[in-house]
Amino acid sequence: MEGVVVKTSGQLYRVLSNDGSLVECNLKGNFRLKSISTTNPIVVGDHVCFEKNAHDIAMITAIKPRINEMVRRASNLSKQAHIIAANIDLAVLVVTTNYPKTYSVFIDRFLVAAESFKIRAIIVINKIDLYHEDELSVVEQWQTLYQSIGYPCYAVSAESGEGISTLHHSLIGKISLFSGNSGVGKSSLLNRLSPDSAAKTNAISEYHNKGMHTTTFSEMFPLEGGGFVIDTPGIKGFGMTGMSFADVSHYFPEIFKIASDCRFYNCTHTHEPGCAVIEAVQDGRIDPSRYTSYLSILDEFEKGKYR
Ligand SMILES: Nc1nc2c(ncn2[C@@H]2O[C@H](COP(=O)(O)OP(=O)(O)OP(=O)(O)O)[C@@H](O)[C@H]2O)c(=O)[nH]1
Ligand SMILES: [Mg+2]
Ligand SMILES: [Zn+2]
Repeated sequence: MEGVVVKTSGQLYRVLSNDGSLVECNLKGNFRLKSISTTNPIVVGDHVCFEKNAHDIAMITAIKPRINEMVRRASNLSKQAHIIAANIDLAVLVVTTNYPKTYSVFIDRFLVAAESFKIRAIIVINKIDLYHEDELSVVEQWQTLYQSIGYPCYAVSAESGEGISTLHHSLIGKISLFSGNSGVGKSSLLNRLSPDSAAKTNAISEYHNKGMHTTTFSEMFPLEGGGFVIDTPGIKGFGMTGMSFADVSHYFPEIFKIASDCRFYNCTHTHEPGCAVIEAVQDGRIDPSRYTSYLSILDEFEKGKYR
């Protein structure tokens, strides 16, 4: 039998079988050995084969090759990769200006990662019902900046419902991964987008002493109108993996475009004479916050974090 993994929790995998039923599966012991460089061998979105053993327990026997996967470093110190999900059409980064505060460099690191895995990305700015005037002007700045680079940017409120139907439309027919800092409202948005299936997760997800529900395992839900949405646990940072120093500028589309005008073909856009990128930052064609993010990622390479 075949199906798609819709939830992983510890050693247990919930699979949506091709016949439409949900099956709790275990994993054959030898599976774990094959991918020691990742913390998790099977992830939400994986297409798998499974069969029942003599004790009527469903066992995953094979994973189909992945079209793509969204990966981050497991932790700052770790060389291990953590695969967030596989076979996704759209990476949705949920942010808020101040509830909690989302830093531009965090947004840019996520976008760089999505570019490196060739996954389209969009930004969803949530909780606009709470925003004061100065925060709304940050929303406008983010929308102008990121849309000009090619990342659609939606301002929404899971609380009031504002902007949700526009967002919903852009997700129909796709498998979308929701990611972002803890508390930005990923699960709340999914409750709005997929009320039938998601509502029950809030009830069973951990209830924190701060009075907050927090997602501890990734889970995929059907989206009304077609497609799937994947809820993931909140992340603090986005440690990049699987790219080289020279790749970084390729994953900033607006920097990459201008870099062909640099005097040296191997320009790092940090100090070189005749650098078209530095010139574009100075005259405002490249946003300084994006350039700062670029430098901060390069800086980590220099410090050897990725070796
Ligand atoms: N005012 C307001 N509050 C919101 C909105 N969306 C979510 N919240 C609140 O923000 C808090 C966190 O929401 P969650 O949906 O649990 O956030 P999350 O991103 O899933 O968090 P993790 O699972 O920890 O990663 C909850 O108290 C929600 O009620 C919104 O649009 N407006
Ligand atoms: Mg959550
Ligand atoms: Zn340059």
